[in-house]
Order: sequence, then structure tokens, then C-alpha cells
Amino acid sequence: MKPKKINVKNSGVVKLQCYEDFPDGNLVIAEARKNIPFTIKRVYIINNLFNKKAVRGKHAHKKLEQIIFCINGSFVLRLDDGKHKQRIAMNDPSVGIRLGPMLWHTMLNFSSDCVILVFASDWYDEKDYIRAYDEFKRLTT
Ligand code: T46
Repeated sequence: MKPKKINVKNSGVVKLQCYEDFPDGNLVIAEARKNIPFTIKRVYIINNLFNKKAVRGKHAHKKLEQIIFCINGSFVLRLDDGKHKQRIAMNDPSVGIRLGPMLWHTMLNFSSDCVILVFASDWYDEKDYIRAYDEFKRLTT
């Protein structure tokens, strides 16, 4: 299922160019500052998601911009801007979701073959994370 409309703040759908008509497989293309709306400074992959009860994320970022993709398998992305919440089924490598600043995000319900790819606008900085939901709510309401 592709998200039709994103209802939370600081998010949105990023559709990548996709060639699906090759007899030898598909091609999906991401280009920084074109369909990825920032200069990519970091890329990370999350895989080995065999634990059916795994729950990742559960935090927001103060300034970081990210686009998250499910490049294999599926998972559920839960978004919360402090006021509105949305649940998105992720299962299409050509459809990314913007994880902008001050957006609480949680990933769960991973298929065992799930592979997540994230493009980030900056290097890793633990100080940019808000990992306490109480603090996130205080800052967004
Ligand atoms: C996010 C979601 C979508 C690093 O040292 N460097 C890195 O670039 C990253 C991403 C993580 N780490 C360390 C920090 C923790 O000690 O790796 C450990 C696991 O990170 P975390 O628990 O934050 O992983 P997730 O999957 O909950 O969250 C990750 C990103 O950290 C986060 O920015 O938005 O994916």
C-alpha cells in the first residue's frame, strides 16, 4: 500500500524515478538535491530484522532531515508530530518518506527479509536525538 496523503507535519512522500520495464530487473534512482531534497552526508542500512517483536526508532530529531525507504520486504512506519499520528505501510523501494525535524518515528512489524535504507542530511550526532517521548510532547505542544 502506498500512502496517499501524509497528514503529519515535517513529512511527505518522496517518489524516486523507477524503471520497471527491464526484462533483467528494476532500476530505482535517487539523486541528491534532486529527488532527495538535500545534500546526503550519511547513508545507513538496517537489516537482519528476524526478531518479529523488534521495534526501532522511538525518537525524533531536532534538526536532521532524513528520507527512509524499504528497499526489500516490508515494515510499518508510525509517525507522530505531537498532534497528528499516521501509520504507513512501507513496501516499495521507489517510495520514501521524509522524516523531518521534530517528528517522532517508530518502525515495527518487519518482514524477516526487510531491508531499510536511510539518507540523512548530516553525520551522526546523538545530541540531535530526542529519545524521551515526554520531552518530545513538551517541545511540540
Ligand atoms: C533514525 C531511524 C530511522 C551510530 O553510531 N551512527 C549512526 O549513523 C546511527 C544511525 C546509529 N548509530 C548508533 C547509535 C546507537 O548506539 O547505533 C546504535 C543504534 O541506533 P538507534 O537505536 O538510534 O537505531 P534506530 O534504528 O532506532 O534509529 C535509526 C537512526 O539512529 C535514527 O536516526 O531516524 O533509524
